[in-house]
Amino acid sequence: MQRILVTGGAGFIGSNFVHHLVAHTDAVVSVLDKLTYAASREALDGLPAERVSLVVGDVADQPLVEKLVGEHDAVVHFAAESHNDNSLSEPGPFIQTNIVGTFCLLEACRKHDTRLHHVSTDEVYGDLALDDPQRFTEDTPYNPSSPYSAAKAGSDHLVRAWVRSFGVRATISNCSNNYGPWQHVEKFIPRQVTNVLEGGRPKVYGAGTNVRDWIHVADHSSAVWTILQHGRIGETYLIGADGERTNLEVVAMILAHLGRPADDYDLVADRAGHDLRYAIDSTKLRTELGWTPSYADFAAGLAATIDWYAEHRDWWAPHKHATEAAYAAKGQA
Ligand code: NAD
Ligand code: TDX
Repeated sequence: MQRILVTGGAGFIGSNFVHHLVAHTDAVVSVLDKLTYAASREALDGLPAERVSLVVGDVADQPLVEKLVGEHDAVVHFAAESHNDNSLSEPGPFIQTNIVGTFCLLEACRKHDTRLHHVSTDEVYGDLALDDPQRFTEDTPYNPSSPYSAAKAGSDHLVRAWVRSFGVRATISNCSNNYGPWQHVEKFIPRQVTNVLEGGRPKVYGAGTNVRDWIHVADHSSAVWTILQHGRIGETYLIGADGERTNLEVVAMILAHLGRPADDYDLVADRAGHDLRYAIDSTKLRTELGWTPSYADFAAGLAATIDWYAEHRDWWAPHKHATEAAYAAKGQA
């Protein structure tokens, strides 16, 4: 039995990971989460109280983090400000949580010699040309574009430094774009799905030719657990499921699934510094640790996700108006 501390465990991916731990392991889990606008207590509903507890707190609260880390065998670090658009309008919280928060966690893991897995993003590598035959690998140089991705890159560098300088027992994963249940309506797929469910139209930045490499959140969870168990200390593993699609292709799939005409979307103002394409080569994770994704069919995973949003209107509807108002203020609605 392991005691695992999951930071950001009330967010989209963190909550999915907690469900994964309860379903597939005998771990006892503590969630440390500040419960920002992005968090969702409902995503943790129904989990057994003897297996999962929630501590409401800040990952940058050093005394709290030191105490919690000392009570656990391992930490999986999801807590972050996660939305690129927000980082362009207000970068401060991204520096505080993503960089200072990771620093606090590293100091606590150093003090208690606690195993750490740091969850990061493929965005630290910048972007690829649309016609580039290369994909990102663990050897791709860091080249982040936005305050979000720069702050995540900074947190990765801190983890690497604490491994090398202090012997902290950490691994890092950099994953591509996640989709699935419980993702906030500010993000691309939930925003477009809920726009259509409310009778509106998808809002696509620029020309819609940007490419993202989609992975189901459940596959991200299984990969993180695999790395926590079997990953080599100090190593980085890229996580991806060969899911490259243009944004317009994803919108076309959403419109088709919901019975709307293929041209029933709007092109809106582009994101500043908008990364063109992400693409992950996850050969290292697959060959070294034997991981494979179970959602091989993006169309099927997306269809199930759209149906989930149609069935969970009570969860997302309270956040929809404010989210769209913020986009409207930026000319992106
Ligand atoms: P999210 O925004 O849905 O959830 C983040 C969670 O962290 C929320 O519950 C929030 O309350 C919590 N949090 C924020 N600041 C905190 C603080 N100071 N202290 C404690 N908790 C705090 O994000 P997500 O999409 O689930 O992403 C989780 C992690 O995965 C992030 O580190 C992100 O960089 C990484 N990631 C995300 C994706 C993606 O496609 N969403 C892809 C690759 C990596
Ligand atoms: O309304 C929109 N219209 C649109 O065209 C929104 C919200 C987004 N987009 C585009 C921008 C991107 O090309 O869709 C693509 C995906 O956008 P986001 O959902 O904001 O994701 P992205 O910026 O790619 O970052 C995501 O993947 C990597 C997560 O939010 C990050 O946390 C993760 O690190």
